[in-house]
Amino acid sequence: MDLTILMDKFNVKGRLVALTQFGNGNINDTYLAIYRNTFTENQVVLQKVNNLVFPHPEEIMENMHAVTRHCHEKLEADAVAGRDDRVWQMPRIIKAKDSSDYVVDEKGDIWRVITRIMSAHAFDVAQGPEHALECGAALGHFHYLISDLDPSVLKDPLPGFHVTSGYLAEYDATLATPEAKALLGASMEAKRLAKFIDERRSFALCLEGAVARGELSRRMFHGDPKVNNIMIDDVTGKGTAMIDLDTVSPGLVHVDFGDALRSICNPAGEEEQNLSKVVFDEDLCTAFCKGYMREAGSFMTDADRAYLYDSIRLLPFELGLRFFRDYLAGNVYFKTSRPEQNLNRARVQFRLCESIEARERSIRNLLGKL
Ligand code: GN1
Ligand code: MG
Repeated sequence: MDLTILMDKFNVKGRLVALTQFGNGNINDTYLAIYRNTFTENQVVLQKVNNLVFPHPEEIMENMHAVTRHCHEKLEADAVAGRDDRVWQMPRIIKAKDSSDYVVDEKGDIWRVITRIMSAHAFDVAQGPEHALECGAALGHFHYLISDLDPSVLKDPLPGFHVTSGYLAEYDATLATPEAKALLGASMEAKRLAKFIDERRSFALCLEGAVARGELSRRMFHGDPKVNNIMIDDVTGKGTAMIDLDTVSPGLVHVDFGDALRSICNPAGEEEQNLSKVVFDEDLCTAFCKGYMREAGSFMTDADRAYLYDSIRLLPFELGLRFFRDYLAGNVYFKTSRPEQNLNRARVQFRLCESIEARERSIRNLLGKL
C-alpha cells in the first residue's frame, strides 16, 4: 500500500513532508506523518489496526469514537471549571475526506489517523520516581475520565483479553501440538518456564475468583497502560495523556494497576537479556501508587485494596504466559524480529513475577500505607 496515497484520503491540512515508522507497539503498524504549510506544522499518527489481533477492527474505531467523545467533553468541562492542575490531553480522530473515521484499503485493512500529542513523550522504561508518580497520576486521571462511560456503548474489542484462565486454556491447547512439543523438548529454559506456570495455576485465577465471589466488580479499564502508552509533557514533566485506546472496555481496574506496575517497576525493560537485571523496584512502585491514589484513590473500596498485591503479581505472570504461549505457537500474535524474542520476553516477565513474590511482605506493607 502506498502510504502517501492513503494519507491523501484523510483531511489533514498542509503538504506531506515526512512519513516514517513510529513507536514500539507490539500490535498495530504505526507511522508519523508531518505536514507543513506556510505558517505551521501539523504532526499526525497513521495506524493500521491489526486485524489478526482485533477480530472486528471497525468496532475498534466505533469504540474509539465513543471513548474520545466522552473524554473530550469531560476534559473540556473540567478545564472550563478550572478543576485541573494541568492540561490533560487525549488524541482526536482525524476524519477521512469522506467524513468516516477510517479508510479501508484494497486488502480490507483499516487505517486511521489521529492527532499526535505534541511537546510530550512516552518512555520505554521508567526514568525515576518522579516519572513513575506522573504515570500513576495519568492512569488514575484516565480511570476518573472513563469511570462514567456507559459500557453498553462499547463493543468487546478483544474477547478474552486479560482473562487469565482463558490464556491458560490456550496455552494448554498449544502445548498439545507437535510443533510446541518439539520446541519444549529442545530447550531446558522452555521446560523451566513451563514448570513456573504449572506451579502457579491456582494463583492465576485469583482475580477471576474475586469477581465470581462478588468481591470485585468490573468498571472501565484502559487494558494496556504500559509505560510507553503514558505521555509526559516535555515542558512540565507532568503526565498529560494516555494513548493506545484500542482496549478501553469494561474490566478490572486491578488489571490496569498491575499492568502499569509490571512495566514501570522493571527499569530493565521488556526485552532485557540479562535476567539478573530484572528486579521489581519498590521505590518506583511507591511513587506510582502515590500519583495513582491522588487521582483515583476515592474510587478504591477496601475490597479493591485487598487485591492490589495479587494484581501486581498476576500481570507479569499473565503477560509471561501470553509471550510463552506465542513462542510455542510460532509467534503468531506479538510482533517479533527474531524467533526467540517471545521466549526471552516470557523469561523477563516470570523473573519479575519471582522478584515480586520475594518482596511480598514489603510490597503489601507499602500498599497498606496508601
Ligand atoms: C501489546 O501494542 P502494545 O505494545 O501496546 C499487548 C499488551 C501487552 C504489551 C506488552 C492488545 O501492547 O497486552 O501488555 O503488548 N496488547 C494487546 O508489550 O494484546
Ligand atoms: Mg496496545
